[in-house]
Amino acid sequence: MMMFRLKKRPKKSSLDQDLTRAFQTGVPEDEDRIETIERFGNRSRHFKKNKILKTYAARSETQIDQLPLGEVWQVHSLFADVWYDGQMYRCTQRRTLTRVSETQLIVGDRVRFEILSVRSENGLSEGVIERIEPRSTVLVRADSFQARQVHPIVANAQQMLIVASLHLPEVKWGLVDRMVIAARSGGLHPVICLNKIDTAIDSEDLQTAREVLAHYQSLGIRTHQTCATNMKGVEELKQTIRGQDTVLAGHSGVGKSSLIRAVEPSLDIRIGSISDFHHKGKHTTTSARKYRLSFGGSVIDTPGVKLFGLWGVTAESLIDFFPDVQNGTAPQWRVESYHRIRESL
Ligand SMILES: Nc1nc2c(ncn2[C@@H]2O[C@H](COP(=O)(O)OP(=O)(O)OP(=O)(O)O)[C@@H](O)[C@H]2O)c(=O)[nH]1
Ligand SMILES: [Mg+2]
Repeated sequence: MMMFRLKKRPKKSSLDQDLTRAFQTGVPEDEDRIETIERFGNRSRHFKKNKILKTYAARSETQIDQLPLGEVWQVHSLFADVWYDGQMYRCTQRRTLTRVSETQLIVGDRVRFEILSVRSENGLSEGVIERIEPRSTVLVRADSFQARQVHPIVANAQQMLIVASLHLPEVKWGLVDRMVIAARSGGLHPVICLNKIDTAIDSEDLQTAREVLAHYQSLGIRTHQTCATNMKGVEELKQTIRGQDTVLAGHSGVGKSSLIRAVEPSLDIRIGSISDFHHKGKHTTTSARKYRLSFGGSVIDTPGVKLFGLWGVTAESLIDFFPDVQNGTAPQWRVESYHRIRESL
């Protein structure tokens, strides 16, 4: 289909038109593309791929290291928003790149990209991504508990803020355990925030939850107790996310947006994620999005992602995430949680 489109395109077009087409097709208009199509014709896929790899290697040796190093803040189907030096760039990916990279571009990826001297229709400067740098952490999405296929969604975040509410909806520690494993298996530090502590039925109710949190702390996990509506514990939470790239996790209604608004009143994640979508490219390939915090760091929201995947965790290796079960110090709920997760692997 691509070849057909290329043969039919007019011989000459202005730079502006070329870029428009690039955004429509998701392919930057340049010699790579033409070379790929014209030279290969109907030759074997294998040969074609090798040739692309060669072209890519030649580029990477000569120029790519010198290019600006930006960070992907949102991935749309046809382009990505890349943050660099205090400015956002609307970038396409070089066609060869999409074939060479093992995985697709995701939020948080650090990329070498070329800045073009044109602006997109919404006023952002444009660019072309040449290379995705190695990832330090990767958070993956799972479509179900038994998901075999991994879908990476966030790269290079340092921590995951797992938000649960004491009641409304009631906390399920087994699900918190699962999110802790998802974070750790992707290389992120889990942080547990128990919100809506104002909904405690009585002091015993709250005490029971505090004992659970104390157990997580004994496992080296930082915990918070908050009430987003009366700001209790919010300042402490702010200190934890300051200067970090934090992925938000937790079920609907637990108060993630409320907490973020409490620490950063000017940021409305729900509204923010909608307001930027009135132009083309509204079909996002992942719904993850990064937001800058005025006091340093960022939060990454992943609306619609119900479950994070347990990357590389097997029934055998699961015990590594349950040292308390292994050494016999785990309370009953942790032992049950371990067995439930094990059965799902
Ligand atoms: N009582 C009480 N209510 C809260 C607290 N935090 C949030 N809420 C309420 O809980 C509801 C859900 O809060 P949100 O912040 O929208 O929850 P969310 O986790 O962002 O939900 P999704 O965006 O659907 O994933 C809202 O009505 C909030 O006002 C709290 O600490 N105490
Ligand atoms: Mg929300």
